[in-house]
Amino acid sequence: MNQYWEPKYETMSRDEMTALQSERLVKCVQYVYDRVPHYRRKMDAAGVAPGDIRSIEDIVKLPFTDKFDLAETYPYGMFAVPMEEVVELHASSGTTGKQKVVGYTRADLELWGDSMARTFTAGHLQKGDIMHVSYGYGLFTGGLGGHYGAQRVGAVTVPVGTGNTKRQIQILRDFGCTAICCTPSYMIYIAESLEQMGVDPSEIKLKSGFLGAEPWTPAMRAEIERRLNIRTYDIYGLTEVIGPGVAFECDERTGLHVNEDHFYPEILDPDTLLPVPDGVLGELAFTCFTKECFPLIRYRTRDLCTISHEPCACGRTLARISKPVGRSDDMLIIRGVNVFPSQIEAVLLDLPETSPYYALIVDRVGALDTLEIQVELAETAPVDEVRAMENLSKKLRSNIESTLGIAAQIKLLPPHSLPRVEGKAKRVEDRRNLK
Ligand code: DLL
Repeated sequence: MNQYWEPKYETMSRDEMTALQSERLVKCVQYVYDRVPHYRRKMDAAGVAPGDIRSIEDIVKLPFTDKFDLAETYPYGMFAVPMEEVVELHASSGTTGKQKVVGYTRADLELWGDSMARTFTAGHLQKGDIMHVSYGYGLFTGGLGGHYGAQRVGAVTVPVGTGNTKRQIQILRDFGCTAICCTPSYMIYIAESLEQMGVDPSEIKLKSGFLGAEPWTPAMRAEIERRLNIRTYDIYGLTEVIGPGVAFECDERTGLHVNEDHFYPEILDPDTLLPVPDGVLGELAFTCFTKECFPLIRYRTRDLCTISHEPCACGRTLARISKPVGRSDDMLIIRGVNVFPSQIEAVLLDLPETSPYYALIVDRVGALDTLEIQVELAETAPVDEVRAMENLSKKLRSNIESTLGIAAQIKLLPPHSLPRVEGKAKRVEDRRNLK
């Protein structure tokens, strides 16, 4: 049975949604123009006045915002309310060297809780469930975002945070946790640790996992679901927009529903920054209409995905974005070819002999880019059979070449040789000096 947290918004007709978005955009533009000097300056420079924005279609007249605006106004310059109204801060590290600092009023925290409650309700979390929150608590939004959402739904919330995997497993088992939220890479590590500790997955009551904060492939999902016997839901978000709770998956698994009554998505051609049609890959930008402290206008996420506005079989009409394939700034360009780590992951997980632990080392020898893929062997791989290992390397090399169109060196590593992470996985080391 389908359940919704806020059916009015999750299932409203496209016409109603457009009308709501138009009304909210008009209000929001006036709000930021009056309260945030940085937005006022940018709009003045672009020759756009709040009165020019009459409906959601006019959004294309507004200038974009990006991480450089946040760096320029660091730490509080984009806040639209006085500090007396701010009740919480979060931050994430950016590539500009300065943290991206965001603030929440009490109403913003309510909105966050509801956005996460929609996410969890789509994955059937309810009263009586016990939610093990294993995202980091702190400035990272994962821990508290999961926490507020689980409490909103009325589930028992276990604020575990990261670290000490053995203890985490003991908690999972002894507390009878029925749901978990963490990164997909940590989930697979938990599965591996369960096996090492000799705990049978049947001793654990977990039914569902709400996994996100980093790209993960369908193959990784299949591996997690098989090893832990749980159902997983992909959850997407970013600090600047609110944290987790921006978009979530339902049982249909045909994309992630965007909470577009609050966070308006646009998909843009990364070169022209003009909107692309539904189904075409582009860069995702968000406008946050309803946040009091940290409203956002056309913020460029750098995440790449497609969008669909077709209603979903689950009954939700909220637009769906595809699983983000990666970020334009994480994309590797190797010998002129665009490569996303997730494409390599898909190839590696296609073979039973390799594990989901891998590292990509990109270097430059003379004028030539090189790619080395280090991958751990699965426990069951015939490590001692030289011929079998040679064949495996060959097969991987050829699969990578036919998928990516570039050659790579393959280095097979013994099980458990790469470092494990509790948060987001770091799999790429680019040794080229491209600056
Ligand atoms: O990762 C918020 C979050 C916490 C989302 C817990 C989901 C669960 P940031 O640290 O600001 O915020 O990183 C945001 O992570 O722009 C994407 O590139 C990536 N990302 C987040 N969720 C997904 C996902 C949190 N489900 C950046 N799939 C985003 C792919 C994701 N990438």
